[in-house]
Formats: sequence, structure tokens, C-alpha cells
Amino acid sequence: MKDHAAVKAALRAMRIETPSWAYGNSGTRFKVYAQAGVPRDAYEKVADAAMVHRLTAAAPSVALHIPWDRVDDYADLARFAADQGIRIGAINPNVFQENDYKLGSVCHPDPGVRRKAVDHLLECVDIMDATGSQVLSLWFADGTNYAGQDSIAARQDRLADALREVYDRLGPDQRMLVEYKLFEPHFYSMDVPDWGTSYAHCVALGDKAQVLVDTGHHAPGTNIEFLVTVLLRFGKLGGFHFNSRNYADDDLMVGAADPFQLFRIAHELVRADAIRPDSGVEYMLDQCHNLEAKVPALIRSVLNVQEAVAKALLVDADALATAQQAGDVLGAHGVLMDAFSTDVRPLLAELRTELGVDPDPIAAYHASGYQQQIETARTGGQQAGWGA
Ligand code: LRH
Ligand code: MN
Ligand code: MN
Repeated sequence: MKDHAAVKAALRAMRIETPSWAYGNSGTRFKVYAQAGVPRDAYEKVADAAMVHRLTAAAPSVALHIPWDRVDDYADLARFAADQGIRIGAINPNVFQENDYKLGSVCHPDPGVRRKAVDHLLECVDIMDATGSQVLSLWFADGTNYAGQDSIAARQDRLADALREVYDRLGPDQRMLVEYKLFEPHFYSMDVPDWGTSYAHCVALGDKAQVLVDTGHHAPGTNIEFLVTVLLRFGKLGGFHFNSRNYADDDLMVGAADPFQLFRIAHELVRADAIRPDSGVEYMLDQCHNLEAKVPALIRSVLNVQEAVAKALLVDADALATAQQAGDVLGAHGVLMDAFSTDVRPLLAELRTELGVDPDPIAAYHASGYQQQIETARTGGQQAGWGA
């Protein structure tokens, strides 16, 4: 049996970043559902993120999406976050929601549109400087719908040029993470469809460029823990956008559909000692909560990640190595399954008590009166940014 104190120490150090956009109203392609009490601006999103951190002691930063979270004074927003006990995490530029970007952003055939997109990315590095953020989180909706619509090769060249210009603008402590996505919004070709494309561009750029794995962005059946392991091996895993999927980019609560997949990913991360905050791997959520209340959904998501990681930390690495070495297939698999089958909730409750937070953060949220408070105080909440 693994030493519980060591497991708790690792969990105590682990940080999970929540996304500002998960606090806003969202929906499906067909309808955005307004909820009472959702934030009206970036400050209120930061306040909600701080509430998640107060209750979990595990989510000390919030990612921003620009321009969804545009404010007059980013240093002031960072100060507000610090007053609330959290900090600004990754900055996510948005180059997918203007008419100009219909045919792409940094890969657009028109150099004028490309210039506009790159200028926005550079502006986001300025926002990193102002907020103290060290992570630029890039995702491009660029692609084509029809064979022959544009040159795939030329688009790769344009992508490389844009990434290079932004990379060269990064400060010494700043990194760029390049996210990929199999399909959507484009259906014939995406310009960064997979981790291989992202990896190749990051290698060409240098050490400050790494791959971002969004767990919802793969073909069904993709072995995500395999690609995570390969990226870790080459020092190119920059971070995650955690969420859960059944069919496509569902953006449901991490660990909801397949907690075993999350555990398998966590096992590879623990094996590589990548849970530590200084490991260089960012643990971020990328979700939207269409039906459920947002703040408790984010709390639940943080708990789901902690549960998967706790189980992974309980894997008896020596027994596993011995079984693997001996070619004991069932024995090795059994070691993993023993850990996965462990109920880690008591251990996590104990950890929370030690950290001075309620052992049941969701119950604590409902008892706190926060939901009633925001519903009374906030009217006309902001849409997360996308949707109908
Ligand atoms: C794209 C994506 C990307 C965006 C976010 C809102 O599907 O995963 O990370 O920035 O959703
Ligand atoms: Mn994402
Ligand atoms: Mn996505």
C-alpha cells in the first residue's frame, strides 16, 4: 500500500486552472440558455473562479479568453484576482469570431487578415505582460470545408510564419501552447488537426513552444494516454484542456463519461512526475455548462481530476514494474485496476480538512449562500462567447 502522506503531499501541490468562459452562459448550436447569476464581466468571472479555489484549495488561477474578457486595465484585473486569492492563468486569443476570419485567421489567404490575426496574438502577449501570465494558449479554427478550397501547403507556411512572429515576441518566462483539433469548425481540413502537426510546429519553433492536449479534440478511440506519454518523453507536453466527450467536442465535465480514461492519463502523468506545479505541464479545464449550475459544476470537475490523480498516485509502481518485467499481463493490469478501484474520497476529504477547507466542497457551496448572492446581485449575465 502506498504511503498516504506522500499521496496527499502530491495532491496538495497540484493546481487546476478553471476557464473564465465556463462561468458564462452557454448552450448548443441551437440555443444559449441564460442562467441566473452568471458573471457580467471578467471581474465577476474572476470572482467565481476565486470561489471555486476557496472551496477546493486546488484551483488558484483562471484562464482568460480575449476579447471575451476584454477590460480597460489588465493590471487592475490581475490585482483584483490577487485580492481574491487567485491569479490570471493562460491567455487565450480569440481569432475565430469575426467575419474577417471566415476563411481562417493566421492561415487566411489574404495577408491583411493574417496581419490582423497576428496583431491580436501579439496584443495577447502584452496582456500576459500586464497580468503576469506565462502561458499563451493558441487554438486556431482555421481550415477548409472543401477539397481544393485553398492550398494546404500554403496554409502551413502561413501558420509557421505567424507562429514564428509571436514566438519571437515571448518573454523569457513565457511559453506558447499550441492546441489541435481534429475537425470543427471546418470539415475537410483543419490547419492544426492533430498532435503531430502541433508537435512539428513546436519543434521548429523552439523550447518555449509546446503542445496543448484538449481531451475532447480527438477521433473516437484515440489512445490519449499514449500520445501524452510520447509528448512527455520529448518534453513537448505543455498542458491540458480537460473535459469529457462522448461524441465530438462535447465540453462536458472532465471525468464524466470515462473516469477510467482520465485515470489512465493521470497514471502516465504520475509516472513521469508531471503533476508537480513546476513540471511545466499546465492542468486547465475547458468546459461549458449548459444545463447545470456553473460554479458547482467547476467544483465537481476539480474534484474529478483530483480523484483520478489520487488513484494514479496509489498505483504500486514497484509491483507494476515487477509484473511488467516478468511478463505477467494479468498481474500488471491488476495493479492498475486495484488503484482505479480504490475509493479515494475519504483520503481527499482528509486532505481538505488538513488544508482548512470543507471536506465536501459542493455541499459547502450550497451552504455558503453564494449562489443566492450572485443571483440577486447580477442581472443580465454574459454569454460565454459562442453559441447561437
Ligand atoms: C476549441 C476550444 C479552444 C477554444 C475553446 C473555447 O474547441 O477547445 O480551446 O479556445 O474551445
Ligand atoms: Mn480547448
Ligand atoms: Mn474544444
